[in-house]
Amino acid sequence: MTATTIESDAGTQDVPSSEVRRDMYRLMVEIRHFEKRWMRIFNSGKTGPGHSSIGMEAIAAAFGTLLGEGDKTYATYRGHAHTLARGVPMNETMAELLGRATGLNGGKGGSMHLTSVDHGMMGSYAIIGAHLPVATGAALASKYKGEDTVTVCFFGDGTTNIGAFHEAINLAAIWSLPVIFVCENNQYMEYTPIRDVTAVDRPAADRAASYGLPAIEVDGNDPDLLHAAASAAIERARAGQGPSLIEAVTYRHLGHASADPGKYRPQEEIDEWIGRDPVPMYKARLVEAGVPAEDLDEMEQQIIQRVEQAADFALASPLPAVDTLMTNVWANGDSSWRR
Ligand SMILES: Cc1ncc(C[n+]2csc(CCOP(=O)(O)OP(=O)(O)O)c2C)c(N)n1
Repeated sequence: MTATTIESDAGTQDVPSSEVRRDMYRLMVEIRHFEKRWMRIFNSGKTGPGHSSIGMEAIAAAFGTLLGEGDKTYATYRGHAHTLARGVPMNETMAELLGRATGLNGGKGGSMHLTSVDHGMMGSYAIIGAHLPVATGAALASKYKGEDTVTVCFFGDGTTNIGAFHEAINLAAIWSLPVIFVCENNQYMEYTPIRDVTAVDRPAADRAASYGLPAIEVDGNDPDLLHAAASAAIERARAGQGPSLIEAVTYRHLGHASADPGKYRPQEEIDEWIGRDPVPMYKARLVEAGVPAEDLDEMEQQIIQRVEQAADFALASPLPAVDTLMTNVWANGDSSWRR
């Protein structure tokens, strides 16, 4: 099977509408400032560590503009971006990152377990690969019930070396399930370069043929190309044509988690990728397309204010009370939570 590389030439692709492009930029800026503010809180010692996706925002933004009510998102511990991209309010998300009672999950999930079923954010998962079979199960349920919904499952490049990755994609392929597997290839699994521990160059795309799927590699820093790849995969899923596996090649600007300076990476490599920062790159593209820079600056200022409000809200919120320790931990035995 031949590989499909979605070329980094936005000019030859179907460019999304100006509203969608603006929306993608807004989401990227929201995620960027949200994470930067949260890192400042971490550095001040007021919260524990977590996993930033600064540099990788374009992926969440592209899918965020396409997914609708009923669609489901599964993410990893690096899932703040996907939570915001599904429209989960910033206040509750920031409060959850800080482990506060007002947080999305009462402060008991923390930054690695963000969940809002109402928004289709079906959780972020800290056990590598664990959520791929769960997402496959959600897609099986959608198909069984005849729903027109799509499940999108994000994971890292290192996860492609876990058995659950292969088992989940194989089942999704043979059952032709409406699920999209998105490998956010930031090129490192914790402190290890993916190339040192993987037999193929492209950890997801090169394995797609094993499951009868086309190899799809896309520039993970280019929102327009990601939007095109995501639209095609969503269309395929909704048309009953089965799963897709997309490899989005990107880079995390920071270390694996907030306490990691990421010094094991060559400085030239870091500089090169920071030079391809998706946020300013996309801003420049929108300005070139005729969007006034002042409009985008004003949007950014408003976002900064909203992020500040979210930080104030979270910092002023109490920690969960001790007597809530065992609440919302177990399903209560009936099946109401399934519906
Ligand atoms: C089953 C399992 N094994 C090991 C770990 C420890 N661990 C945490 S993050 C990580 C690396 C994951 O890399 P990747 O899938 O590329 O995701 P990224 O952090 O790059 O987003 C590992 C091995 C884990 N959480 N779960």
